[in-house]
Amino acid sequence: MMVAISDETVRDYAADGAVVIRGLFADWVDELRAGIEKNIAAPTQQMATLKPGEAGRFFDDYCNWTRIPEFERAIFGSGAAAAAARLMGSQRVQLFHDHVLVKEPGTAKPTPWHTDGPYYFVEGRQTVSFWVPLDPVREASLRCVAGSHLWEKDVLPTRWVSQSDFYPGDHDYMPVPDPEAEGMRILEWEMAPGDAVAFHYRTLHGARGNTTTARRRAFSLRLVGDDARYVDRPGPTSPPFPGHGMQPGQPLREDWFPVLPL
Ligand SMILES: O=C(O)CCC(=O)C(=O)O
Repeated sequence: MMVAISDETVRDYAADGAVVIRGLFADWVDELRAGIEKNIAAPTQQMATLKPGEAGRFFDDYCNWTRIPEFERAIFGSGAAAAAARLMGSQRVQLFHDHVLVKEPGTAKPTPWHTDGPYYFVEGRQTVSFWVPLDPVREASLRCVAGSHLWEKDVLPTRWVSQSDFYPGDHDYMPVPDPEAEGMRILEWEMAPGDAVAFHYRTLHGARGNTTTARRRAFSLRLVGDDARYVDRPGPTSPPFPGHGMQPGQPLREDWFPVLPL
């Protein structure tokens, strides 16, 4: 099923840096759930998300589409690339990476407020991630600060467990704000499996813990458009993609980051 993206949604994405797209992955829920089970059974780059002793389990892994065919089929077969092209105003859409985030029942830990862009070695105006819940979600839905993708400065990237700086040394990032205390407009939606939040790499986002009795499985897909270029960062990025060999100003190499069919 192809989901049409209205002009209003394109305008909202440009202004707010986050929109909900109902049913974008509705035909791919079973496939993505199966892929997530394979991913949990055999993680690759699993990251620490909870301190020892913290309740629950927050599973987080990425860059697995080349070894999990369910992910590859959903990425290449869904209408996500066409939706991304519309939202970004881009002729071409390149796959950056897939990301799985599962909060098991009773995981009180919130996902800290952050923007993804500063962790990445790519910059551009034309970026989009789709955050796709595979369970009905309300409490632990994605939360995005409207308009934050237009802030002048990037938000300081931190390590999720220690909250220490992600890059060594001095850099010119703005401190992580506290959107609730600062009265910012927070966008969040009650969502069905297969709905998607589309959000910009510079959009400040986070999520509450999952204190319900149901799992909160999410698949996140990171895409880039025509103007995305490789940039150097002050240290190893996340994901790191060792041996990528790209130089500042180059588009992402297409053999690792394929152009998706529209
Ligand atoms: O699923 C979450 O709790 C956070 C998701 C997120 O940060 C992302 O998809 O970039």
